[in-house]
Amino acid sequence: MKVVALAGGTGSAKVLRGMKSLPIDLTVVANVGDNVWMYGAYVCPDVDIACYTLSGVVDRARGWGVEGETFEAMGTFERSGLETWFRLGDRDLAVCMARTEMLRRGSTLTEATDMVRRGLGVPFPVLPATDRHVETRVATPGGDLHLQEFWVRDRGRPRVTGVSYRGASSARPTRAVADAILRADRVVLCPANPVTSIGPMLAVPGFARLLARTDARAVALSPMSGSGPISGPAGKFMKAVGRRADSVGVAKMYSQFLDAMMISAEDSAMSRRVADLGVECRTSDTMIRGPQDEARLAKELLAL
Ligand code: FO1
Repeated sequence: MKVVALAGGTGSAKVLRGMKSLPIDLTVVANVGDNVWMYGAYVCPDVDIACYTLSGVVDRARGWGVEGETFEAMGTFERSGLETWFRLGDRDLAVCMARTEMLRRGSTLTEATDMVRRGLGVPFPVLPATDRHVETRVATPGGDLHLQEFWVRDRGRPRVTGVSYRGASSARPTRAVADAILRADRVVLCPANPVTSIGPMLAVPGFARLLARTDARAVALSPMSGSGPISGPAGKFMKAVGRRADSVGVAKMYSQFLDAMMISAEDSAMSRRVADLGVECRTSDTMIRGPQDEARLAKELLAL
């Protein structure tokens, strides 16, 4: 079975890890809206979270970065007077520098990502959703922020009044992404923030059309439970863009291309409203507490 997984950050990575052990032909398409220039390097958090997770080197407690990292470079940046709120470990920094060097020599982000994932021993293609720089911008009463400024520097505290995707309108899905989606048997939307992880992909002209055009069955695992996200700031963002912060709101955002969605058993009362949107709805225990849940949910999703 050819499976394309649309992935954001740490929540998505858990499902990717569950899929890794299944006998499938997996391609990961990762969000690029969190990408940021830091300390002279191009950092692609969601691409890297997928690669570190699939190669087994991820720091499991944090869900990002490399296990057992050292932060010598950060110390030097700090002593040099740079702001150091974005903590890049030494090995993580080396990966970002390798990518930056490839880009400087004229490689596309897709090519640079392929080099990184091969170097890490990831056995599946990991594709950035687009080769262009797309940046999720968060409007707050104090001004317009990069997603990393909002989430890491300001700890997700500012009130969110809107979200935009800078650069998206002039971006296109890559040929590799288009081919993977059009040839897939399943497209899986991993549990991810619909506004800041899947939203930047859907904002790229042509991306949603690929999902609507493909013969692949499109299935999603809801990142919500009850009236909020299982983790992270998705609720705040959903409300800011005028959506319900629950599984019905997520189903509505994806309804143009989504065939089926798995929601928390505790939200079974929402099944009917999801189905009314033309999305088949199943319930399950959607909490991921460890490797057993990762594998179980990956299997259940592919059987949806
Ligand atoms: N998250 C943090 O909360 N603090 C950090 O200092 C931080 C650094 C960082 C460095 C590289 C990387 O790939 C991810 C990093 N993250 C950090 C995670 C990141 O901010 C977000 O969780 C993702 O962008 C969301 O997917």
